Amino acid sequence: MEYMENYNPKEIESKWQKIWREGGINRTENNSDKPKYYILDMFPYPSGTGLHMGHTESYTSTDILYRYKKMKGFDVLHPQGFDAFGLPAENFAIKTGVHPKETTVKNIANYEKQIDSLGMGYDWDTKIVTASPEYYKWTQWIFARFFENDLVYKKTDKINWCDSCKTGLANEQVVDGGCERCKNKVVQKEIPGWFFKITDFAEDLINDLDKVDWPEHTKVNQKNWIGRSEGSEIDFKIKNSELKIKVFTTRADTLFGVTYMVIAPEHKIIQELKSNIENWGEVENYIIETQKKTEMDRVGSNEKTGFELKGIKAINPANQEEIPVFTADYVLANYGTGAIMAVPAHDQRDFEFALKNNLEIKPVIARVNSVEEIFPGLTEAIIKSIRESGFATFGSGLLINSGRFNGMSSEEAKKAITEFVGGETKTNYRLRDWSISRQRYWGAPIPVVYDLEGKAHIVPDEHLPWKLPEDVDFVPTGESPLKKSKEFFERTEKIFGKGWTPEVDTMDTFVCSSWYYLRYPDSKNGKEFCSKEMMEKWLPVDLYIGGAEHTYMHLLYARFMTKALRKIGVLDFDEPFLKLRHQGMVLDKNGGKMSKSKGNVINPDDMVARFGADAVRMYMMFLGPLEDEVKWNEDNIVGIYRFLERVWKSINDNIELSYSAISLKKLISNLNIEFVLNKTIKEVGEDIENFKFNTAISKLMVLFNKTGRLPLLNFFKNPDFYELISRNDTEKLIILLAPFAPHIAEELWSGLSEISNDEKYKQSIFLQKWPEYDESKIKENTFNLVIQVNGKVRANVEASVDISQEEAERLALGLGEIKKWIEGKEIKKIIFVKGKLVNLVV
Ligand code: ANZ
Repeated sequence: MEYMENYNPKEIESKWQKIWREGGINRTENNSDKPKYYILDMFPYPSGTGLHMGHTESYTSTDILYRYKKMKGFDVLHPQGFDAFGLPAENFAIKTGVHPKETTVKNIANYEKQIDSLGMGYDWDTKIVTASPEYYKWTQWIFARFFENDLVYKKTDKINWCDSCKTGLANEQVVDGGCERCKNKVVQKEIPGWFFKITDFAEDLINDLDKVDWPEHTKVNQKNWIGRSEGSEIDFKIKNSELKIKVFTTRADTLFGVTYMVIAPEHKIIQELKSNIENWGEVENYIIETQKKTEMDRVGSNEKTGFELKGIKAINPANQEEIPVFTADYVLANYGTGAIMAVPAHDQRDFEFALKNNLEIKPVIARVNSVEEIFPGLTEAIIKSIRESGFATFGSGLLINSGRFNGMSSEEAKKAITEFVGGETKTNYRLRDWSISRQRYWGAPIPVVYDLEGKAHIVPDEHLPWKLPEDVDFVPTGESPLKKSKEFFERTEKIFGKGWTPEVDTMDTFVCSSWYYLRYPDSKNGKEFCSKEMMEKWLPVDLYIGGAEHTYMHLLYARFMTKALRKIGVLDFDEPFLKLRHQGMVLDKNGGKMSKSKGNVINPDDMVARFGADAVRMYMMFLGPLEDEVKWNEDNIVGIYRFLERVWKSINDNIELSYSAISLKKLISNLNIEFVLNKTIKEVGEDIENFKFNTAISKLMVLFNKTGRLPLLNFFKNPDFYELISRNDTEKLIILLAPFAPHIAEELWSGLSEISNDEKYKQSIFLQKWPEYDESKIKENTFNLVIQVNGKVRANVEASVDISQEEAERLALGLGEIKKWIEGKEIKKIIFVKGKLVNLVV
């Protein structure tokens, strides 16, 4: 093979990408003799704009790990696929009339091309596309198992609704209270839909986080999202009525401080009390107004609104006092019991509401903090009024004004007072069941049909995939587009009988992505979603890399899915992702977020076209530890490009003539190649395992900058030099580079066949073994000798640990970097600290 004079990534990269794809080098081995490693990326949504830099970052990191693990002797599964259902393709269809299927196919082809052009070693044979019937057949199969096992149910509940687009929206499609598409204010609408019983697993979803190696902040955030809360349920009688209001409280110890109650506007008891409510008109208006607000509006609002239910009084079960009853939207209908006992002296929201409505504030917990500490940001006047009321604290303390419980600690009193009033202890979770119905087209149809009485039946497995009809009109009307498919209704009647109708909602796309990792190991299996054998071999996932923004939805849903499938005996493990890491954000060079509107988005394609994939990959990883935010600065990628160019030259240049054998010998003995190489092998391996690709790359640079001065390849051509640096060491150098810059490494590797007939040079470098290092070569023999001039560090050299003072001095004085500091000057003194430094005083 003729070497190119200059480094030409374009040529090398496309050549190897073709060879890799055609030769199947990245195909999963499924070799039972090797330990397995399943490494997974969060699969992309194939949008029209293509891959972004965030993908480039996380996919490069998994690719490095994949290649490294493969060379370490693992059987690695490194798959990629497409999360292909979703609203953008449907919106595009609404605008242009192009069927989402077409857009999706086109976008996927583009993504694959882009991913390949970055030199990613995915096993494309295992590819999945969630919008394909072969895949969603199994999404529906899972729904069917949930249906049979009582893990999914239908109910009418409030959802986010955009009146302009006439569609329900997922929480993530509501941006600042508006529709992400048209910015119209999102309202709440009650419609029937299907729900997965994720709340059944709330406890395990919290506890099992202890079993996995995930970033601590992700675990904490997920726990908070699930929101476990221990408290009591206590009944309050309504005066002159048989009715009771049940409240959930985490502070039963404050029961004597309750001065009013609040019921959520949607609470059904308000309707039951309607005839006794004297100001029903304003209360009813308020209920209607509340319906327009999202939960976020309600929780986030500083303005506490609400009305008293005039004519209604409740009785505090602790002291039989009569208290007023309010309805206010700061109390949510779907948390706890939808009603609260208000303790304005010890709860900020109640406090604000009480101030506004002139309600009594009665402290029952002795002060332990200062007022300013409890309610930061209050005005002087309010602080004064709180002080005058003898007011206390948010936290726990000792009880006062609480009858026979006075003097008891809050913790004790919670239990004692709950018992005293006949309440019950209760654990609540913030987590709600997962609403999976969408009134959209581009999703997996919910495999349910309704009989003449409207009773739901699951579509039997033999009819799966329950195909998404294609004869639909995309213009939004407020009803699911599937409702307009003639074929869909005819199909249902033909199979199930006259008058039977299909469910016309589709599934949330998060359902499709909550189980996709289970499919890759056996993605072509038409009989099972994954065979037992493949499941045992590959699952669970060993390493998962993707954005932290998925903490609340995808990562939680995937864990639920695994637990639910385990419960019904389909899986035998309970956590899907043993180890999880997030990539940090890729920012522009000024630290700004990349966004279309700012016009600062960097397109990976442009970068690859200009610098080559190897340089893009290496620069991306060089920017910082994987989990940190990094700033992409185009001016600096050139440095990496030059480095690769030097590597290229070191192996290809014909510069042997410029060195004499003797000067080369000297050069090499100074390098102490054995030491540097062994140390680098050790540290690069450790850095890769710890996701510190940036430091791994710096170490490779140090290594190559040293050895790069040697015309390596020429050594082998010239037997005089064989002894200087072995072929074996040169191989190691190239292999170390391979996970980061696979194309150049593969090219250099194959170039070794020029000087040897060894068969291995005809194989891919990725079939070679990752080099072992010799610990003894690193530790005992050498250290980093610091050379100072007048106390300032001017050079570092590797020196033998038993270097004598004389030798160290000679070494220091002979260094090029030192000469310029001492030239023409008199050396007054030389200080030698054994094992550390030489200081030349001039
Ligand atoms: C009286 C009380 C006194 C409360 C006090 C707190 C402090 P977590 O920890 O989040 O579970 N609450 C109960 N149901 C509610 C609902 N549907 N909407 C809004 N607030 C509700 O919070 C539990 C506390 O939040 C409960 O304890 C209740 O207020 C309120 F010094 O009861 B507490």
